[in-house]
Amino acid sequence: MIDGTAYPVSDSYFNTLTLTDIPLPVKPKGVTVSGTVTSYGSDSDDVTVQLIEAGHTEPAYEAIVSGNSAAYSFDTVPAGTYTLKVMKKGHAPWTEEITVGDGNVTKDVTIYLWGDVDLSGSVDIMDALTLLWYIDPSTGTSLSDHALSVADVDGTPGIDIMDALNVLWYVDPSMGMSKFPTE
Ligand SMILES: [Ca+2]
Repeated sequence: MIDGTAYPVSDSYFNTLTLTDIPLPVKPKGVTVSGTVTSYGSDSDDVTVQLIEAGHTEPAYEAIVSGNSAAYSFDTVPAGTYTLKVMKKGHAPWTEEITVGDGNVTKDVTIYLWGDVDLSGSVDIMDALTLLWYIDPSTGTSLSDHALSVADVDGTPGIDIMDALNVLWYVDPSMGMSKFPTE
């Protein structure tokens, strides 16, 4: 017991050994990784935030938060490289690599609705047009990584005319389409 009491130690170099306030080596506790996830659609659907350590598939950390502006926080994250993965119903999952070192990490993320190719926060005819322009090389339209992540809505690999058609059908109320094939 280390409580400041003097204990007699026989046959020792010291006649008496007093243990008090001795700093013990402590394993590093890691840092905090936190931020805010901005999303669209329902304000009450779960937002799942995961930290997946490099080389692993199962998340080392997971937080389920809610709200279209949802704060998350992971404590005592050891240094390393992680994939931050954010998921919410109706939204394309978003992943990005983060490096955790000695200091706390703040990482804000915005995720977008499937089909919201112009990243406006809603899916409408402009998204279908943007996709049509992107598919047509003569328009010189490029899409950001975020836009590309929400563009492949038809459930088959590649971004093509079927994705644009799916967005057109989705925004047409008469089609009665409540979600995209990829969801
Ligand atoms: Ca849009």
